[in-house]
Amino acid sequence: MPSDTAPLMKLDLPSPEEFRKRKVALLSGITGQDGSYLAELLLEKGYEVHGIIRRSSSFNTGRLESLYADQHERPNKFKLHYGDLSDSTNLVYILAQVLPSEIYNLGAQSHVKVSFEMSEYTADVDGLGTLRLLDAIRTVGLEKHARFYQASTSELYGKVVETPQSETTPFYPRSPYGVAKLYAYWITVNYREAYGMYACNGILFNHESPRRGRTFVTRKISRAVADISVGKQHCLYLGNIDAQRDWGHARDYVEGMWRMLQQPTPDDFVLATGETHPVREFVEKAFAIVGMTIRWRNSGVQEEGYDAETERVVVKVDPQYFRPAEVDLLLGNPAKAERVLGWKRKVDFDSLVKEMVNADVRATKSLVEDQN
Ligand code: NDP
Ligand code: GDR
Repeated sequence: MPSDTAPLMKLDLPSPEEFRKRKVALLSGITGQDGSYLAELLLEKGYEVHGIIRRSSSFNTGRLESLYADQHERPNKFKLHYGDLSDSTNLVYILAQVLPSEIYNLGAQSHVKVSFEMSEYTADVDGLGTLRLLDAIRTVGLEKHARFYQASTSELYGKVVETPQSETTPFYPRSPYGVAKLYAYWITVNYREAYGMYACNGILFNHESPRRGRTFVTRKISRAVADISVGKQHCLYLGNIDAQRDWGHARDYVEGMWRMLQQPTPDDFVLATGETHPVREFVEKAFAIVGMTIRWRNSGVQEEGYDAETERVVVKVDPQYFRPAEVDLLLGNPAKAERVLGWKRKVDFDSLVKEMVNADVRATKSLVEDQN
């Protein structure tokens, strides 16, 4: 390696093979949907799990509730560190302290619509944040020891060039989020090729769960259905209900992330279900679970959905949720992951909708009971 690219720190490390046996994982984005499922999976597999959390004035570890106590009771198994992908020094410090054998970069400003409003911040955290983490790995001299997972996304495909979309489909991102993630994708490939790092891109299609953030469309729908079913909300306002997505379950997808880091050589993989559904179908199936049949009509201004039995309007299209540029259709081809990783999604679309709606119905009902 030329001297100007050599690590700054010279740690006395065992061989990469010996080092990997320690099974120490570091996750950025551990407080998010995927981070919480992945942390649980890795702990089950006997890993010591470290997570980077952001300082917040409000509680941001809700998804880690069951693991949070472990931080105190089993400090040698699960530990949280304050940090941020915008802070290089802090990343170097955490890496030098933790010496992880696997690093999962899940941290991101992950909301596509918000990325149009916070484009520079999104580029900084989602794009440059990935570079900072990769450089921090090199700075502490872990580039031949640690394996790196980058949370890449089907948003890289953006405008439809071909379907189904696979590892060889050309990228055409349609949002500041997609463009930032494009940089992160290529810098991961570049560091793999330039420095021989074990670095992988998981190109993941949408994956959801009862832990999905409340402003993403599936969870927004499941919560609204629950609230409307008990009379706590009257109407659900949505944007483009004709957008089509390939939706899977987050628990299945974090298993695929782990599998990518267990291969003899690093590579990039699509994780998807191979099915696509429009948002309006998610709406119909979600309301059906609480016994409501949705019919659609055009109100003259925008489309609306009403309950076939009562004729009450419960869904309205509101242009404030439209995006300046939309990704109309995502449909992934997971053949490579199935063949090489032995990965396959377990949860199908109907089961996903049911699990999400039922979880929100239970939560809403217990809240209503508590208030009475
Ligand atoms: P979430 O939005 O649920 O979680 C994002 C995580 O990133 C949170 O822990 C958040 O912290 C953290 N984060 C945000 N900004 C920063 C920052 N500046 N520094 C460090 N951490 C930060 O996302 P998901 O769990 O759904 O997704 C995980 C990753 O996978 C993301 O990178 C996302 O872009 C990507 N992805 C997701 C897909 C999906 O369908 N879910 C599909 C493809 C890719 P906090 O809790 O404090 O906000
Ligand atoms: P997406 O997810 O943009 O695909 O990104 P989101 O659930 O936000 O949108 C999916 C589709 O639904 C349409 N839509 C709405 N979306 C939201 N959020 N709110 C609405 O009211 C609404 N109405 C219609 C959207 O226009 C869109 O077409 C997610 C994120 O997790 C990314 O981080 C990840 O990379 C991709 O999935 C794969």
